[in-house]
Amino acid sequence: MKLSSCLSAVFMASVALAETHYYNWTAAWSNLNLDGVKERPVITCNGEFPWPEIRIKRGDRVVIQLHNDLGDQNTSIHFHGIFQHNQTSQDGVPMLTQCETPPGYSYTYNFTVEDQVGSFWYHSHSKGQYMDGMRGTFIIEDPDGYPYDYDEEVTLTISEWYHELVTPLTQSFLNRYNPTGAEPIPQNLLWNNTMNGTWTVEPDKTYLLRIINIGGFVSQYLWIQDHEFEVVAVDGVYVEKNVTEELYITVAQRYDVLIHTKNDTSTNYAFMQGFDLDMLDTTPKDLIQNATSYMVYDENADMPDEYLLEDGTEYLDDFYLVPLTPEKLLPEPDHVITVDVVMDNLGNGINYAFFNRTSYTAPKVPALASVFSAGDAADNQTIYGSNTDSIVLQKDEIVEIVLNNNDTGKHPFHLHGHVFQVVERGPTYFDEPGPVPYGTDGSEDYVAPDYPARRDTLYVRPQSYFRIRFKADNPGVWFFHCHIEWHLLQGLAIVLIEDPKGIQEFQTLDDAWYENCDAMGIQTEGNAAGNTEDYYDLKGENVQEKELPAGFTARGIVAMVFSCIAGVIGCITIFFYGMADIPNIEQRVMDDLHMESKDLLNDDDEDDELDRMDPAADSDKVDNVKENTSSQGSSNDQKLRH
Ligand SMILES: *[C@@H]1O[C@H](CO)[C@@H](O)[C@H](O)[C@H]1NC(C)=O
Ligand SMILES: *[C@@H]1O[C@H](CO)[C@@H](O)[C@H](O)[C@H]1NC(C)=O
Ligand SMILES: *[C@@H]1O[C@H](CO)[C@@H](O)[C@H](O)[C@H]1NC(C)=O
Ligand SMILES: *[C@@H]1O[C@H](CO)[C@@H](O)[C@H](O)[C@H]1NC(C)=O
Ligand SMILES: *[C@@H]1O[C@H](CO)[C@@H](O)[C@H](O)[C@H]1NC(C)=O
Ligand SMILES: *[C@@H]1O[C@H](CO)[C@@H](O)[C@H](O)[C@H]1NC(C)=O
Ligand SMILES: *[C@@H]1O[C@H](CO)[C@@H](O)[C@H](O)[C@H]1NC(C)=O
Ligand SMILES: *[C@@H]1O[C@H](CO)[C@@H](O)[C@H](O)[C@H]1NC(C)=O
Ligand SMILES: *[C@@H]1O[C@H](CO)[C@@H](O)[C@H](O)[C@H]1NC(C)=O
Ligand SMILES: *[C@@H]1O[C@H](CO)[C@@H](O)[C@H](O)[C@H]1NC(C)=O
Ligand SMILES: *[C@@H]1O[C@H](CO)[C@@H](O)[C@H](O)[C@H]1NC(C)=O
Ligand SMILES: *[C@@H]1O[C@H](CO)[C@@H](O)[C@H](O)[C@H]1NC(C)=O
Ligand SMILES: [Cu+2]
Repeated sequence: MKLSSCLSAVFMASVALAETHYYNWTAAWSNLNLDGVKERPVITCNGEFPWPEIRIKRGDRVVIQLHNDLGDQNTSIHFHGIFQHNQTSQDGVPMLTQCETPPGYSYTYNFTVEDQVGSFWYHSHSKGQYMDGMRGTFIIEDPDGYPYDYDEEVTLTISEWYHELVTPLTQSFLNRYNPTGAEPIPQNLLWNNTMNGTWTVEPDKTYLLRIINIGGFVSQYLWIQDHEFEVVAVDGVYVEKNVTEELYITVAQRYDVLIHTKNDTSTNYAFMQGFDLDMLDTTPKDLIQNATSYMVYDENADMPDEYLLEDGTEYLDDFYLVPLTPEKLLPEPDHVITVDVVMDNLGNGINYAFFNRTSYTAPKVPALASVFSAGDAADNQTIYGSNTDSIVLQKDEIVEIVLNNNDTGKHPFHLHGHVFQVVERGPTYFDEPGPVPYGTDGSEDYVAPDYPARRDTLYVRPQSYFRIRFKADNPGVWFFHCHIEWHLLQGLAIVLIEDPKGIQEFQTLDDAWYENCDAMGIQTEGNAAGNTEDYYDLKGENVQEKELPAGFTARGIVAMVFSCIAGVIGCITIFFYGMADIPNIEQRVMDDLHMESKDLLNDDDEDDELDRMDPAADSDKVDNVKENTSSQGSSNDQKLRH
């Protein structure tokens, strides 16, 4: 047999084995009580909840017909962690890789998963919508078998849960009466979409638990009374076993762990989840900080009380995880992208998030449509807009992202289309007076690991930095953003336009893709401003709010908030619903804005500033505001755990 026919026989065999998995989904609202405390509308799939697990083998095709029956919201689905090689149009990001699907319409996702295995998930990528329930797990089985032995496998999701819907929460979050950008405080932590959950186990068995944080905000600590986790994979990358008592899992991260059960079945054990309280602005008195679920050996035996870890217990630091298939540290980068994370107010008084001074603002034409319609100009990042933070990457170049966190909170960053190497992650600089950017903390002697950890979602510590590297070998339009949905809504994102010519050459957009945009009335040609004549003319593009006028100070914002509390009718509700509960609220806001009380007290022209900022400042109506006032991670009741 000739070599070529031999090869094609092998190819045929593998094609014959690949399956196509069809799903026909309708997203709609139902009233459900997930935590057993409050019923509220939740986004269901074909009337059911939770959303089904997608379970396929590597090499299989997934076809999902998604019908939007939400009535009042546009929608989309992103498949978190899936590379989407040569099919970036299936990545599900509104205004980058597709148009949203409006109510009453359907859209079909259709993609293959060629070279990935492990624990993933999918979720709406529209406006924080997945926090209302539109999310599910996505498991890709390895045709070669899992590299570690186990007897049984179980998926476990964790997330925070709000009693209010994302839309009203967003209205009060992105609001001038929340000038410090305090995120809404969740009411509970869910364990597999419920509270006080039970996991019935058999003795002397090894379980593979696929833990997936499908939340939109808080990181969680996880531990089980008298049991250990053996970590064997993170974010779809197998690792050498690492045993730990405690895990720390940010939203969007996945940990596969092995748990060996005891021989003795007389006792049940507490399966604990803890809020990362550093991420909450205030800790409401009635918040259950550590939620208890149960690992059940004997249903007739008593359920345990909550089980707390000793102070000083350390969670596993994912930086040190060693991939089972090691990949050498990539060479020195061809392209370094340095960005500073900043949270700040713009001229409308609202608190936004920035990379440098840009708060991501979606283009008028999906970036992928710009790639296809721009011809040679697709290589020039100018055409993707001045306010989208789009960066063109050359085919196969080594890219390093140096991310400096000028904020006092932690942020989990996610890169679409890749896993990256974790080259360096700086320590917490919480007690420093200001941020400590990469290269300024005297760590010149730092030696990167020879075989770095790889994952798709990585947190940066307060006022610190990280460095990640990847090879630009996946032509596509890829979002890089904070996975805290509140921060994404504030604009904490950049866009990587990877090898645009390669996209043009090897990828296409099908009719359904264009019809989806037609249904939304969105243009599918032109630059970010929708200009099809001159791709370098961005007149009319979407841009962020104007900066605060020069000379306007933070105290002006505070003054505005308090002048509002003092009198204007629409604001009185704020006082009663939220701020009234907070002791020393003025002091806390001032601390947060690095102000001294004299700044506020001596300020006699505050109304002028107010007027300059926005003549209509007092006319807005606000329905409710969260019970918190300082920005993430900067409250006084910190609990530092590392
Ligand atoms: C998908 O479900 C909808 C609503 O249940 C139905 O009308 C439609 O025919 C189904 N499509 C397919 C391809 O089965
Ligand atoms: C879980 O326990 C809490 C506290 O006892 C209770 O309020 C809640 O209803 C329970 N939830 C579920 C889903 O059982
Ligand atoms: C859905 O998209 C349409 C068209 O772009 C837009 O007018 C509308 O505001 C969007 N709806 C929501 C709830 O964002
Ligand atoms: C999915 O894509 C494949 C490959 O392009 C195509 O053959 C198939 O018809 C598509 N399926 C649907 C339902 O669109
Ligand atoms: C979590 O829920 C899924 C179904 O939604 C179930 O298959 C799985 O076994 C549950 N996990 C645990 C640990 O109970
Ligand atoms: C549990 O029981 C099995 C056989 O039933 C035995 O091989 C094993 O050593 C026991 N493990 C422990 C920790 O006692
Ligand atoms: C939650 O658990 C942590 C770790 O065990 C402990 O430090 C903290 O005090 C607990 N919180 C409460 C309210 O019990
Ligand atoms: C396990 O993790 C610890 C830090 O949490 C690290 O020091 C150690 O090198 C890791 N070992 C392996 C084999 O991953
Ligand atoms: C962001 O600002 C830094 C200086 O603070 C600069 O070095 C860097 O190039 C800027 N990044 C981008 C993407 O413009
Ligand atoms: C971030 O902080 C560093 C150190 O204080 C400062 O040099 C830099 O300008 C800040 N970046 C932005 C965009 O404000
Ligand atoms: C991109 O286009 C702008 C505007 O025409 C031009 O100034 C710039 O030099 C171009 N950049 C590259 C890399 O060609
Ligand atoms: C994309 O398709 C082209 C042409 O078939 C192929 O050469 C290339 O390797 C593919 N790229 C990826 C990342 O799979
Ligand atoms: Cu963030």
